[in-house]
Amino acid sequence: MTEHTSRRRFLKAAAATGALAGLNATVLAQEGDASSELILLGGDTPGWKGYRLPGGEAALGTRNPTLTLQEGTTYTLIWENVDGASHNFAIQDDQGNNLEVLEPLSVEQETYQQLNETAPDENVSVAVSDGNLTAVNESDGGMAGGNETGGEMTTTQSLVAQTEIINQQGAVQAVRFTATPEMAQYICLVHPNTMLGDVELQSGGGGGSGNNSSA
Ligand SMILES: [Cu+2]
Repeated sequence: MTEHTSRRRFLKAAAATGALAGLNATVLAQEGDASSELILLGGDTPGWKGYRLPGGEAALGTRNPTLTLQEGTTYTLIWENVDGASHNFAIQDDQGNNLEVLEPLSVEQETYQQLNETAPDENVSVAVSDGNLTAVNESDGGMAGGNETGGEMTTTQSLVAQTEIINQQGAVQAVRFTATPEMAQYICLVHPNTMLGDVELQSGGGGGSGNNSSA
């Protein structure tokens, strides 16, 4: 029984960090720092609103904030439809091509709100199980504990170049992606002139894994 439990815990942890998608085991070590890999935006016709930026930085509704990403790091981005207009999300290269890098995740509105209410310096992370994203408040007893969403999980979701359009005020959408050097901007394809922000890539350097063999 113990074996079974710890295996499930491992699978959940692995799912949360993408280890099952072929990343190497050093990624697991980043678990505790997951709050820096969470991005929260608001989708609004005049421009994306930044609420939480990579690195755990708060942004109180800044218009089209620059997303500064570490190459090879996997980010979870969740955004809420602010004004009830039609919006979607894509990441483009500097030629304006939509990059097929987004793994859509299902997420509850409640989860977005819970995360958005978390102070920037609070440790919070997200867990992904079977394509469903949940918030994990680390002061509640840690990663992957006491979460009833167990069971089987799909290993690799297929990646898309743009998300589905959502048009309900308050609806939320989540994607996961790994930062690569060709990423230059993020965009809503319905409002490409206003809902457009820069993506800035920082290459390796910091105490990370060093090599990300994308085998
Ligand atoms: Cu839009």
